[in-house]
Amino acid sequence: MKLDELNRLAAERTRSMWRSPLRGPWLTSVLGAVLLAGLPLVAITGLLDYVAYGPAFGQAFPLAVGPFHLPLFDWPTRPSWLFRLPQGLHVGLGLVLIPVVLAKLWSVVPRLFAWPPVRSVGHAVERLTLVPLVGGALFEIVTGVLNIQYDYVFGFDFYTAHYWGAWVFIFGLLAHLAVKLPAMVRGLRSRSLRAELRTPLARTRPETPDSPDGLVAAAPTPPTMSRRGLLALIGGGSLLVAGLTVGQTVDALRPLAVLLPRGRVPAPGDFPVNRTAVAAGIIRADLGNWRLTLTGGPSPVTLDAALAGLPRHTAELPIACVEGWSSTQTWTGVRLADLAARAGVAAPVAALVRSMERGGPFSSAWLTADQVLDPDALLATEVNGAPLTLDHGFPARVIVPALPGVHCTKWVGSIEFRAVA
Ligand SMILES: Nc1nc2c(c(=O)[nH]1)N[C@H]1C(S)=C(S)[C@@H](COP(=O)(O)O)O[C@H]1N2
Ligand SMILES: [Mo]
Repeated sequence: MKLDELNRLAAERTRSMWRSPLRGPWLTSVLGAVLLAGLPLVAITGLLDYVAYGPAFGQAFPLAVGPFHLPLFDWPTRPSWLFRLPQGLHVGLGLVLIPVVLAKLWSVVPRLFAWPPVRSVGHAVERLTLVPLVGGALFEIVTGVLNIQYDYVFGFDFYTAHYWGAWVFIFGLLAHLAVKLPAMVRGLRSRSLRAELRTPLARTRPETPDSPDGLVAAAPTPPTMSRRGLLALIGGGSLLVAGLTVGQTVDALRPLAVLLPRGRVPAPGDFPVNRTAVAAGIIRADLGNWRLTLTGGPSPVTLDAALAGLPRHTAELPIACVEGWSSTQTWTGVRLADLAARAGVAAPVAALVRSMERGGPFSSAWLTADQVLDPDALLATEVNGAPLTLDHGFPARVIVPALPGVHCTKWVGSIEFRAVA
């Protein structure tokens, strides 16, 4: 077949395949601008979550990230919602933007079939940047959504994959911006948003044809929806997702969070349990003779359930899980600082909290000096005025302001205080 003939057939195919009268640079630019405002926030909050995990202790995954390691700093304990905020934004905004991402991909899909596939070096570079951009975004969405559904169907470590996926996406986004930002600005200026919002279906016309392999259909069908109708549909999709998600963060709206994996709130008024005692192999009958062991001082100290009559302290603190939910409760227990003093460690620089749970990623967690010494950092034995339930960590669990939920170790058996780094 001659090249001319091939080109003619390709043009014909594009003409007949992509006929929506709504596609065009303006629509794509509007969706792009929304994503440009939102996606960097999702990426940054995700990276902050990584820092909050305490990579300095080898607690954040992946460990060896070479030049991609972030400036490491001790995650502060104040304000107490400091982890809850980025965690909630990362998951919430990430979910809410999914309809916009899908709409943006729909708006540019004819480009995927552009003919000839490569027109120039610049065009080739532009198309190549789409691989990390689109591939990275879709990979992060799919792994992120599966993670908050506790659905580890993939055969790799979620944290490692999601972390590297984020950098691939960030690289793709920066490259795409470098190439496309001027086109986005031009697209936004090509029509007035206000005018568009006043245009009903009857007056909806295709955008001005763009070239060479433009977004505007060469042979558009008559519109079945106005441009403002399409924007409302996408916005409505995002609002729906937002409505189904806020209950993961706002206690009073928890029943709305039907996307939350079922059975996560053990009883009405309770808060989610991430892993039950049964799943962790903890049996109440074994806890009758519970002892807390404190090490790191001159000699190990063992306390019984009375915890040596140390002063009890109450604090209202959130617990926030990277797997999507958070909740504020009123906790009562003894201060970790008092336990350190009791162990004979006057100025702890770190502490290793061990659960009675054997093995697994949750069986121990390192805390920084700040996290041990904060006056609200507790070994809690009660929540909301009642003893902890077995699923929430009976007989004692850690709760520290702004500490990621995963490090609020349940069923604590021992704490090792470090006096020197
Ligand atoms: N020993 C132990 N502690 C644990 C866990 C666990 O599985 N085992 N889960 C952690 C996670 S991931 C979170 S978010 C919180 C949740 O506490 P909750 O189940 O009481 O809500 O406990 C943390 N402490
Ligand atoms: Mo968690």
